[in-house]
Amino acid sequence: GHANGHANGHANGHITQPATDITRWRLKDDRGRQTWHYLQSVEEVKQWPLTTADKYHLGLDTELPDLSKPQTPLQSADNGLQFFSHLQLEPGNWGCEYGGPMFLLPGLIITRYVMDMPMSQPEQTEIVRYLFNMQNVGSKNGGDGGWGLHIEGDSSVFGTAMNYTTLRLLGVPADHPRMRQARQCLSELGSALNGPHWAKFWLSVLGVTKWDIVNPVPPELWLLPDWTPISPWRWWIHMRMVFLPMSFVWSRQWSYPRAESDPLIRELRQELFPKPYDEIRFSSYRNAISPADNYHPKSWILNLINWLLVFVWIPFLRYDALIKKAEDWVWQLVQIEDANTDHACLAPVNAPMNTLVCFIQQGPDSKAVRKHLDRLADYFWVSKDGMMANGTNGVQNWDTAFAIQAAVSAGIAAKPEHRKTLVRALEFLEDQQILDHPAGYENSSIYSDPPTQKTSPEMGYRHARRGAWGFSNRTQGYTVSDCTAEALKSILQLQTMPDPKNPQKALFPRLLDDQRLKWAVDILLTMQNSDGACSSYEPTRGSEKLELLNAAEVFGRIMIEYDYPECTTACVTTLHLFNQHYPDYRADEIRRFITRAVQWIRTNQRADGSWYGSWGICFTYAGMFALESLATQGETHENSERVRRACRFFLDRQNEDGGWGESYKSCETSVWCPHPDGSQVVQTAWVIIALLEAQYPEKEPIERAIRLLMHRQQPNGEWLQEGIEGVFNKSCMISYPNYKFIFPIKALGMYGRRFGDAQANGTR
Ligand code: LAN
Repeated sequence: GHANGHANGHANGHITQPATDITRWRLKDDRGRQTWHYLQSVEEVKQWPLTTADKYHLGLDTELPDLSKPQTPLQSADNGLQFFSHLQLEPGNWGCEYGGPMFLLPGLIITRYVMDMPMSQPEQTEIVRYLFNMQNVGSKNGGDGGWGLHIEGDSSVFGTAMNYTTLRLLGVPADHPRMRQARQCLSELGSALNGPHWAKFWLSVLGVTKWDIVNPVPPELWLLPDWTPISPWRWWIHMRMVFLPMSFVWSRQWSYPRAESDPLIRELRQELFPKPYDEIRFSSYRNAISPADNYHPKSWILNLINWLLVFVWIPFLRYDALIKKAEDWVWQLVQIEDANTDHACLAPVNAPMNTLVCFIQQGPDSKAVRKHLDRLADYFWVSKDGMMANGTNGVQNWDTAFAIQAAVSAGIAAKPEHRKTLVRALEFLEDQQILDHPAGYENSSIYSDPPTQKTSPEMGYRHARRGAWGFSNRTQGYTVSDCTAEALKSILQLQTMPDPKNPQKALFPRLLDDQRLKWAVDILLTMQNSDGACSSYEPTRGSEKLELLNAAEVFGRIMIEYDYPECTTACVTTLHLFNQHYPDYRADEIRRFITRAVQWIRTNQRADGSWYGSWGICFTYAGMFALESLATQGETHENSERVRRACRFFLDRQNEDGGWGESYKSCETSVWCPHPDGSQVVQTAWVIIALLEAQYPEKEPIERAIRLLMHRQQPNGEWLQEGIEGVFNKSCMISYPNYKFIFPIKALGMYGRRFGDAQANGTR
């Protein structure tokens, strides 16, 4: 297809012309399944009007009214929630663009290209616009014409080679001025031959590089017995679920069948390399990688293993029967993943790869490929910048749970004007709890009720899930420790809230009965590691030494589940709350869990008083959680040296304007790095919450921070987007746009409740 007439090649801001008619895009939210649709006719436009949320996300004027100017923090919180309520979607959840990573669209578009199943014309046009908007041009990230690993990152081969290729596949001509700039940048970075493993994989699938350039991804690893220390079931779920389909495709050395005759592929072979394709010995670039991409250099042991695989195993030892056995087992595991997620898959990296495996195995007309194609739509999002790939199929459960908690912590949840919003949010979470077991669990030898940490091959090595919540929706269906905890916490908060007028009566409907709450607790009790901490999707199953086999190069700490203060705290605070309302249910286990978890939080504190955060940026994020954990034990500024040190860490870094701002570089370097743009609303809110949890005694520094939040609030109650908020794998940033509503509302309300709601308007 051709994205005609995209983008002004010299624009240095947002490229909006010519694009699609942006007013024709609609977000559909079907019980938490979010997809974007481009309306074709005036008739359709009439029948399906733009909602306020559509307008907001598309960058159109929401026309929401100015609210009365808040004089106090609580009024400010109230206005914030009022604005945020307008963005609530039909089924009761919140949504948002969840971009940041710049390596997701390429996998999705390459997959569709090699299957000869392009996206619709309006979608292609908007993807082109998005990619041009994220290009590092003008004042953006050095302006060298490339793309980085993520939207705020410096240009890398991964970002530049992959997004350049994607634009070409979407019909952008090579002589477009922006494309010339990109090629220039790529050649300065050392060409596509210097890309990381995943870039080489995708370009080989496309037929632009030869498979010789890809380090081995042997499916045979899946035949290792489960007891070996390197068996893939022990890896972090995202790595093993990417490794799985990737190993199948690698084993087949499958490439786009029409590569040789497709003129576009032949052009790409000219454009991406410094010398003619036929003269390149691809095998000699297997380990080539540009410094801009090499966040986690391959270990000597991985290099040795790759050498043995390439020069001994593959030519002399790898035999057909073994290959077939490995591929068969991998194929079976792919099908288990597809069945458990209704073909949505874990995330937008393994989703297109599983699609490709189904295409290779069953052909273009198979049911599996059709299901996959339909599901891939859940990963796309249209924003003011164009169409992007989200990091997951949405943020539904996570943001909705936090929205409830913000209102509750702010003390405004019982107000009649917020009731409708909160009831709908509660209804949404009720609908999204996972109520079934993973396929194969009930009939497996390790089945038990309540569940344990055990897993088995028949269930695709998954963790128990009945009673859990995932990050996005029930369809995706993966237990996450803190998503389960935060959802359960928010439900408990609402369902146990007494009616202020009649304290015998509950204010909110009781949508989850005791059994379902207990199932959730059962899941939380399986999430603890032997050292007391919690990880993300599963307890840690392997040794940290597995990091020696990290082959992705662009990410750090990806091979196993690690201990996270964020996830640990979510479980601690939720179990603590549950225990207060249900003192009889598994009380000893809960007490033991909490004691050991909080002890881990204590030992995880760094000498300077901080905690390193893995999912938000960075020390400001983790410090908030850690202090919340300690608060459940009554450990505060008054009685704890540890808490005092944590407060000092923050106060030493408060900006002149009263706020806090931390750069994403903190995540990469594990050292505090101030944000180049100064104070950030989200991080300021995080630190306010941290100091309030710590019961920091002085009002003055917190009040200054509160003033900053109020000062930055717009007349209609909203806050504007600032720097990126989230992170994964140390090096890749990801957006959490709703945090700018959730955490200021929570911070303002908590402050008002603690220090009294005196006048503190935003003027300085
Ligand atoms: C997420 C998003 C949510 C996040 C929190 C719940 C915030 C966290 O506390 C636990 C981990 C979790 C669930 C998480 C894990 C990794 C994800 C899924 C992501 C950061 C969103 C995107 C990322 C995923 C790995 C992106 C695909 C990239 C690969 C390298 C496979």
